[in-house]
Amino acid sequence: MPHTEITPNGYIRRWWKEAVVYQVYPRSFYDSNGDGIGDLRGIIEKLDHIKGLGVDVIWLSPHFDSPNADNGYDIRDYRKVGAEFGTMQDFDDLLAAIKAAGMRLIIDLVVNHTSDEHQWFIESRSSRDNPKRDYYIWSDHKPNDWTSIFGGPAWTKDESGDWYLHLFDPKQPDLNWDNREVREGVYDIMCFWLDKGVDGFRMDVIPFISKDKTFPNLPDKLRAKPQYIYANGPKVHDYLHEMNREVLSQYDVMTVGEAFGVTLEDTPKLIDERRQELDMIFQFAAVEVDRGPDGRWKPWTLPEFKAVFTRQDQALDTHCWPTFFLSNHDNPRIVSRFGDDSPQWREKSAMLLATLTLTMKGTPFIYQGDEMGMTNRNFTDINQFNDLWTKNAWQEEVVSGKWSEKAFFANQNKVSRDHARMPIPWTTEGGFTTGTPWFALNPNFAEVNAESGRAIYDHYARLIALRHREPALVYGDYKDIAPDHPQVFAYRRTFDTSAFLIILNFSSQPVIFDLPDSEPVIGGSGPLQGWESRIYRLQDAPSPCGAGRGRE
Ligand code: ISL
Ligand code: CA
Repeated sequence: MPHTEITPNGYIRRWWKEAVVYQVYPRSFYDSNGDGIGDLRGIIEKLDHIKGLGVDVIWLSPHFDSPNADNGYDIRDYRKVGAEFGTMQDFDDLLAAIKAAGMRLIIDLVVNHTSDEHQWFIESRSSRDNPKRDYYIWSDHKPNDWTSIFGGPAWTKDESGDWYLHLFDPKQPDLNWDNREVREGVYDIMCFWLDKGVDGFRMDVIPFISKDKTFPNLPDKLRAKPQYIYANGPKVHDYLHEMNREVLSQYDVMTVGEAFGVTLEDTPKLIDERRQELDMIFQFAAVEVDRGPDGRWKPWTLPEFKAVFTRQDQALDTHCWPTFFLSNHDNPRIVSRFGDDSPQWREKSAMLLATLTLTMKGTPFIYQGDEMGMTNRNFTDINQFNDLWTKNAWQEEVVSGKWSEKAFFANQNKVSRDHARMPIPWTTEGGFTTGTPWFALNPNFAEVNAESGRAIYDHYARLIALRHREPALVYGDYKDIAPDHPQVFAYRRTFDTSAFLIILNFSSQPVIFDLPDSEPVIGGSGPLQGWESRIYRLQDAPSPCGAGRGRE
């Protein structure tokens, strides 16, 4: 594969470094047939909306056959489209429509675990001497105290009397990657989709695939965050390298691993291009800035948040390429979390977060609905939730008597994954479905929807076009010029012949900040107003106010 063009600051140019990605959670995107569930035809019908943003790649969350214990992250048949989403013909039509629109498609590869209804597990659990027994991780006793990420023990006793491992729900048994047949089975699934023409994968909890079969107990200090143990199995790099050699290197595709539990220090082991494992990973530090050691919500500060990106930039050299994301289907809405979702500031702060996302170093991932400024909702009843993780937390925290209902809702209203999973309000009437939606729309849909969000959408489109024109915004070096400032996030992106200064006011108060006296490329003039974002082009020659590149 020819990819030898190198930028003046040392990066090998690759299409996926220059791409902007848009994530579709199909269940909640658009329902084309009135059954209340978003589907593949619905994505085709709304493709102009995605294309109009100017994005290059769509990441489709699982569209496979699944009993939906975890909304599709529990796959029953990897070669079959979920009936609620449509047919394989619909998938082929969607892929063709995406390509015709000049975009690419990556799909979700969820292969740390399958559904317990997958044929492999049905056979595996059928008897101790079934040929597929070893496709999963079985033990005749409970080997350790590992816990499920969703709460409770990670081992469940099956009818045979043996225990099987599930790092997530009991309906998501973990595959045994030490079995070569399992790995080959996964590689076959990958080739099945790659041969259809998909352009790569987002890989679900991929660092968890290798298990330490000595099964040490969880160290005390990681008891609340077992992911840092699960992500460090002895053979994870061997298996990813093998997957790269046997599958990925045969295609011109991109991969992005969900690196839940991977430290910054360990990141290059997964993505240093000389190691030939993954292209990119999602780092969790930025979206964990408002989480305490127990995973519960805690207040965050702008300097802490900014420091994440400087640390990341310093930890990765030119052989590694970062991603940038603030949200996905597992996270609350960005405008409620990092912006200000009050009626006065919602639009402006949503636009500021767009400016941040599209001017940072690293391939940007936009989550559906952020381009219209969708917000969290206020949940007041456990029955309003869908997510099994929240329902488990209700059992563990409230039913057990450990927490008051008030404390539970206060936390879930900040952290729940359901904030991101409410259907997209396309119009002031809702416009997601003509039937009954599988999950209630955010009650604010009459005010917050694709129509009222037009200014935010247009801002995204302008920024994406700017990023595509300006290599400095893609490959440019990153420098935070005011790391301690409590309200302003200001950074430079400098490249060979061009440089930009981005200034973001993360507050509703006007701020006095040393601004260049040139006209910004994007943004207003005069003092920086509440939640205002500006992008200045810096001139080669130092400008009269000293905002040129030479200024430090
Ligand atoms: O959602 C989380 C916290 O915001 C995480 O605990 C999450 O479970 C973790 O990031 C792994 O997520 C992925 O795998 C899960 C699935 O439920 C998530 O939707 C998926 O993104 C199991 O497949
Ligand atoms: Ca439907």
